[in-house]
Amino acid sequence: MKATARAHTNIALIKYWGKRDRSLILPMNNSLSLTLDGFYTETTVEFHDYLTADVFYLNNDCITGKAYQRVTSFLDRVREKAGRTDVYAEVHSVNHVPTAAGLASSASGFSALAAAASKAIGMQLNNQELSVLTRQGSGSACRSVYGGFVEWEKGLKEDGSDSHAIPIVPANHWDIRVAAAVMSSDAKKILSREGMERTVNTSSFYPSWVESIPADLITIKKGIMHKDFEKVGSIAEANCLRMHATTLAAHPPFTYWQSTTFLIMEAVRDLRSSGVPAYFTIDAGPNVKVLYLPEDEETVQHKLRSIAGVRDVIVSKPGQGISYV
Ligand code: 2P0
Repeated sequence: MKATARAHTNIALIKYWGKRDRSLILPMNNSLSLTLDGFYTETTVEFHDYLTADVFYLNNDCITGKAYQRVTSFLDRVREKAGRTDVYAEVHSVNHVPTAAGLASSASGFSALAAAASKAIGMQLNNQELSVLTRQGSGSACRSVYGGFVEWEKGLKEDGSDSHAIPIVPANHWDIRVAAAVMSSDAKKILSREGMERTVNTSSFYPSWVESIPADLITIKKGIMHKDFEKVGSIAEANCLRMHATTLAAHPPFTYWQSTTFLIMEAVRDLRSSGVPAYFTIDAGPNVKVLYLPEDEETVQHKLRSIAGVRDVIVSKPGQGISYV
């Protein structure tokens, strides 16, 4: 009863922002992401008869508290689904996601955990079923089941059985780059869960966010199919700005941006003015990810590294979905 899985993280180009069901993690809107090859989590799950509780090691540290609770609650779902509520697991997870990059390790983490745990306990799930299960650990993680460009369909059913990711095009469809500009930051974080909830409940801009999604999706999917970089980049950037606008209209208002965030956004706009197609996107944190084409690697790297406050630039290519090791 042992399995090891590897999952990559993903960056949302059309953001998941808001839940309609907190317990099942059902989103208000469809989202669309690109799985990234540079950042992944490898997780081994082994179920033992003799354990009386789950144990969870992350990068060789034994984890307790909130992070442990999230893992063990997720394993409860796996046990229930498999009809094996009598077994507990030893979980070893190694994150190859630099935490400082502000790329969600929860996406690769829950995706690898779901794949390894479901296999170790003896379930044979197809990718769609795996995506439904993964979603219940962390929403964005359901997209990491697949490689390349991926859409998470919000679904319509109350039980969440139709809320899962679907692959749009595989990683080898289009060679683009995503650079994570890493900044030094010790600002207090508003977790994405809290931020989403406050926004849904209080932001007067939230309804127009939800209304704007279908049109963005149609345009960006056309752009992806035709490898129209400017279309894809400009929609992603506008979608990101609209998501962040909702936080400014929340009560109390908040923002994930810091001064360096603005400097990077300006640098990306400068790149475009000088003829280099580059676009930014930002998640629930201050770090900025920049989309660009391989031929502009040097120019983009140089520009990003010259910004005061940027400590490192980590580049990724389109990556693969779940694999078993
Ligand atoms: C996304 N984010 O689409 C959006 C954009 C942050 C901004 O998904 O509560 O860790 O576990 O479902 O997936 C981050 O939220 O939240 C996120 P839960 P998750 O990538």
